[in-house]
Amino acid sequence: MKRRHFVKLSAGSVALPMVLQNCMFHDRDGNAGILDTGFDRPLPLPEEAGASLDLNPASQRTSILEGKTTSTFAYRSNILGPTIRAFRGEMLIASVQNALSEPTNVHWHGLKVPANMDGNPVDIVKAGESFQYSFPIDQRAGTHWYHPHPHGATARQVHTGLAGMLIINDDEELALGLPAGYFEVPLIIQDKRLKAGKLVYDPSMMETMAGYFGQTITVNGVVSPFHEVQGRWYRFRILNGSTARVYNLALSPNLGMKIIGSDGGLLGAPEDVNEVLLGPGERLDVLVDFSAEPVGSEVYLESKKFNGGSSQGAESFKIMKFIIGASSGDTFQPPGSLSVIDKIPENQATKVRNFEINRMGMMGSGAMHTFNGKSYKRGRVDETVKAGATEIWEFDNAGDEIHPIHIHAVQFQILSRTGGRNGIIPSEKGWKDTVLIFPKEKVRLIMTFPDTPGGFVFHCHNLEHEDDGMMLNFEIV
Ligand SMILES: [Cu+2]
Repeated sequence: MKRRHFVKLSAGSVALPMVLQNCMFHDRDGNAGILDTGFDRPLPLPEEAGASLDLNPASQRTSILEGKTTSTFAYRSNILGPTIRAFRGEMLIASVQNALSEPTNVHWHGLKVPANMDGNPVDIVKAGESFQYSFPIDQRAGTHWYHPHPHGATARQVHTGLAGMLIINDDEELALGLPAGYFEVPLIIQDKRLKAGKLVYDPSMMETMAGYFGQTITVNGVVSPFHEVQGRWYRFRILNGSTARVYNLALSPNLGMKIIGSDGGLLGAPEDVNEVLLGPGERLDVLVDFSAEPVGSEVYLESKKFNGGSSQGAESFKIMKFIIGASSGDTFQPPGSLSVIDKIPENQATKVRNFEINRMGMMGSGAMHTFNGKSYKRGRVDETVKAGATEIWEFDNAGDEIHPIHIHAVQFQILSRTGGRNGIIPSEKGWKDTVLIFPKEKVRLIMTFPDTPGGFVFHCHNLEHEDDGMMLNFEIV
């Protein structure tokens, strides 16, 4: 039986004119707040694929909401793509046959790959054409993902279903004996906008400014699923594959989690948290202990309210449900240390670059989303970086929106965050490729660029902002 109710926005929680609030938070059916569909569908687990595989982006049909079917895009199956699992040292060989009626490509988010394999917006696979991505996997274990990157269409293609997880394993991680197999669960969290059960992607100008928020939260392509777990430790690899929505993840009631990894792989040591922010494009690797929960009880993965500027964090809502089964007699104990994160010394940096994230311009007065006043232009080189150089990049957000900034080709370390939340959160203590920059925050990143020349992009991973031009080119020379 289907149950649906509306979680109302708390009055006065957002300091915006009511007209603007209505534009941002009501979908075209007039729904405000997140739809709760009863948590009565089982969590689907994407099929797994090895390092050599076929991906065929194509139009499909599936049921996101029970009893309704909708058009989707998928790399395989009906929505999303397989979870690719590769071991460090393997070649990743992905043959992409574009069966869509529009151009697409594949960006390997988090992976260090040659420029011509990175899914740059200029490297497009046209409708009906094919391309073979091929590159060695030469980086530490981590949770990554892949998605399209055709400029102006990225958000719609991701929202319509093109995304998948990509896991790199290595000897260091294997030696930790972390929960695996049935006890290692990928969770791809995405908000979707549905109208009469059909996916719609039609952002208004207001939604291009703030982000396109869906009122239906899916995990692995299904609305508010449930998952039966045993009373033991689990490992969850969590990806925020939403176009704009930031989640403040928590387990209720009263169950914390141990963060063991983020974008670029394992942290130095586990970090105990009760809640953690996860922005679009970011990943989390967490351990959760269900062993103290009564058999038959329910635990919810939720997003809690947070202070997220003018358009995010105003409501709390449930994402999925775990139903606790019998204890399995598991003897796993989380390791006290996980890896070694060698800090890049600041004095190794040979250049500091500053990027001002501009306040959105008034409508009709030019670009709304820019770095240093510039928006994306195909073929223009905006920054030139010496091969192998270590640099500090500073992003200063004077505006009212959250921007998750993603830099291709590198994993970086976060040196500092000043203003706003003033500090680095536990999940940011390791290697990162995407960083949340809240209103009034300035974040300093340090990174060492690849030794090989080539053109890459960096951009906001609020995909509405990105498609609106919040992306620049950098050339490694
Ligand atoms: Cu942005």
